[in-house]
Amino acid sequence: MTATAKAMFGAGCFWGVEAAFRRQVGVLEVTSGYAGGDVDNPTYAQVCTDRTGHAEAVLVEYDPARTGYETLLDVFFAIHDPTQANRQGPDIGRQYRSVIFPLDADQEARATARIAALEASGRLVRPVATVIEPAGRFWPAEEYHQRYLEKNAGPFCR
Ligand code: MHO
Repeated sequence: MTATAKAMFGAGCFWGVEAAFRRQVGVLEVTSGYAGGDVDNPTYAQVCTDRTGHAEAVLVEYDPARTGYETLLDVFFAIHDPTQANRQGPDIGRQYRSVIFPLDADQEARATARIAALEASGRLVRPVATVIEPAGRFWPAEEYHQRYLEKNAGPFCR
């Protein structure tokens, strides 16, 4: 029985990001929340003002025997547009920034290498806007934001 591993990302509105990671083999739990800001215990309303510094983020818990950080990076880059700075589609503001929060030195090295590889690939029409930030504390979002797309049918972002 291996220990659970964790990863943290921000890729725009967390509703769709959470749902996308939940679909992955080996992902055990995903929590929507706020990271990278400087207010304790922020509320959704506060984060929406773009004044707390937080990004909408997800904390992914996974079984390292069944998936890996590189695969999670694949998912991260596939589910959003990493060339959009401080917005994602219709959602505008720093809270929607494309951000990787490495949880250890190995994750940081892999994230850094991945961004460099993406830049070098020539596959993107604009520079990568994804930033790497110290994880700091992850604040789970309000309960109604967890599994939001499962609880709410409708034409929401992904
Ligand atoms: N487009 C959505 C984003 C919600 S997400 C949790 C809205 O404006 O409500 O930020």
